[in-house]
Amino acid sequence: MANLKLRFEKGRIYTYIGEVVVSVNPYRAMNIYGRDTIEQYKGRELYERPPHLFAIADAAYKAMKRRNKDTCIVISGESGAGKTEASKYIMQYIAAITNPGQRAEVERVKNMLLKSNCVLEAFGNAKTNRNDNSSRFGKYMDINFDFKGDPIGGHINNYLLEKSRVIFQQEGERSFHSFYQSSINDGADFKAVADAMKVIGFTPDEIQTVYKVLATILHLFTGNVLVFLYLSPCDLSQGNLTFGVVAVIGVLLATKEENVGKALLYRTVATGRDVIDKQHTTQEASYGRDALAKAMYERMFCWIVGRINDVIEVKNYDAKVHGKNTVIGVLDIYGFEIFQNNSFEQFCINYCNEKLQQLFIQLVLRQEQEEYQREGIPWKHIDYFNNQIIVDLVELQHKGIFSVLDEACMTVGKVTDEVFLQGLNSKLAKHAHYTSRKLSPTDKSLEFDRDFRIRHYAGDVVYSVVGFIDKNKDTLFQDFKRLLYNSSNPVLKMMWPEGKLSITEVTKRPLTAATLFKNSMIALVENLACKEPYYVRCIKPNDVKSPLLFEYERCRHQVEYLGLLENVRVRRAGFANRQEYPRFLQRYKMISEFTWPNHDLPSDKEAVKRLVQGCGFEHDVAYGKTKVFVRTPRTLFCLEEQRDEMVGRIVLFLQKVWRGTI
Ligand code: AOV
Ligand code: MG
Repeated sequence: MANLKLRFEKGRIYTYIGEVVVSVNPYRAMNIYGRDTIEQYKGRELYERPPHLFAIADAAYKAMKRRNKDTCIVISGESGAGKTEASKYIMQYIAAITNPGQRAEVERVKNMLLKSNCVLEAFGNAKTNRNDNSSRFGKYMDINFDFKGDPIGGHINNYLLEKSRVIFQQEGERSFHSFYQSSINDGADFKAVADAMKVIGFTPDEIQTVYKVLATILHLFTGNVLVFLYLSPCDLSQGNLTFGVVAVIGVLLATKEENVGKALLYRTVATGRDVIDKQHTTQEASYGRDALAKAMYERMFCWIVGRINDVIEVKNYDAKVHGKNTVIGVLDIYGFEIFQNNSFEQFCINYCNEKLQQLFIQLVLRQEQEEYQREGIPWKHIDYFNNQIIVDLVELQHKGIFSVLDEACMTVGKVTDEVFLQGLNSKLAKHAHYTSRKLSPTDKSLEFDRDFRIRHYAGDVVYSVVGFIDKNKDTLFQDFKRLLYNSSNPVLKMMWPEGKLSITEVTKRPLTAATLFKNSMIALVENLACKEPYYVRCIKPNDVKSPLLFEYERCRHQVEYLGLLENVRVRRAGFANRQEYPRFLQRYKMISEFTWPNHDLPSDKEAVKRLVQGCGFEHDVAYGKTKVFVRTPRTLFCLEEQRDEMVGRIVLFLQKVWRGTI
């Protein structure tokens, strides 16, 4: 903690724990991402330069290139800690150090990958009370490389967008940025997004359709006409702005006014052989309208991701000719969050963070353990809090919260959120990380029939069950799907292929939102686990976005729950640095007469032993099968200093030789 604080105050926002970078959000523009800094890190080993994101990006890149390994960079930390910014700098770094040959196709791919961020942020990020540019979706991006180590494509996986934001925002928050990029403040952003979409290859029709969907959603709620400014005049020539909202939506969606009206007010139901139109109650109609707005936005978002994937996916790669195509994955998800009111979305987001914490525990400890084993170095187990118990609480079959929720949703007849809460109370009464008012009646911070509390790895969160059932079922009346499928706008139609089904065609019950999310998280973790991971752990120094404040208690809490103490302990019980013998020799051979300029010992390992003995560092070093392990960084610094001195002397010597003075 003292170290992090001191470094933060000196503007050094990155610190290492072994190969993990801890990053403290500086909340100010830092002059540490430019071309000159990139040059300093390019191709260097981790410890040769001060801690930096670039060093981790380079390490992941080198591992991928030298050893043909798929690697991934997992960025974690709570909301506003700096994950998304970090992911962008990492991508910029990778783009900057690759393609020395300036191949046009590679340049194209790099440009697309970088531009995609801007588009995805416009549609998937929003201002929350924790972060002005908060990611409201999870993002995992694979970057594919060819045998030369140049990026030749990529793929984006997106995870559960917080679409409820389209219809409701907590006080002080906003909907997605895309809805505002037409007003003065967001004007510049709008231009950037429009430009990026063009570069990526969205057609004018596609871009228009996107604005039409946004406009439709605004009309569904507010009658906001600002967005019209960005529609081409011909769309509006059919009428002036006085005609009704439903007619306007009809124009926007390229469908008949009466069809829009009907879909909003009626539902087609099949009763036996008959098909009838059943009028909605007011409640059903407003539920339907909300569901329509959310679904249109989500569909459009997924479609945008799909379009980006179309243009960045690897094409014409023949592994037989070009060798293995390797991957670096970059994960940037929504961070752990606690709001005034926490609902289904926060529950999913926080579960996602539990999963990643679990992965961190497994991989950081496992990797370390395996390495010592492989190299024949003795290893003593270090204890840590294992959050698997919380992961299980959420995802376990039959007993977990998602299962209880799904069960409640399957129940025929009227199910309420309270019924779901009762289910939780009866199944989880004894769970150490779950409680509710019924189970602890004196706890006034929990409301009866509404709240439950989870003790997460990162803190306690009270969730309100209100809306869980609806959000999990995520029903959208078929009528809307047919309405959109039958639009004469081909782009819109494409987003709604299932609208093709007629009312009588049997449709299977779709998987619930919780199950879909759980499955996608399990797949994500499996994918990450089979790659060589690199970690960035982001810390948020204060809640007021101040570049000066290092709130000690706040940071201490994060250091604790991120497991950084255990991380340090593992490193300390282990070794700060390890290098393969030839590599170690190459770097330090000039400091020993036995190894400079070449050694005549039977192996590099013997030569390293001799070098270390000569320097008097034996007590701080262990010899593995292929690597030398150095316990403390101080030893490494000493070696570096001696090396610098010798390199200086050698240069001086060579200069003299050259000038003929020797
Ligand atoms: P997050 O991704 O971790 O939150 P961001 O990456 O969006 O957080 O960072 C939040 C804000 O902190 C940014 O908008 C910047 O103002 C500032 N910031 C972060 N990193 C840096 C940096 N390296 N240099 C300068 N400013 C920075 V969330 O998406 O909410 O979990 O869901
Ligand atoms: Mg983010």
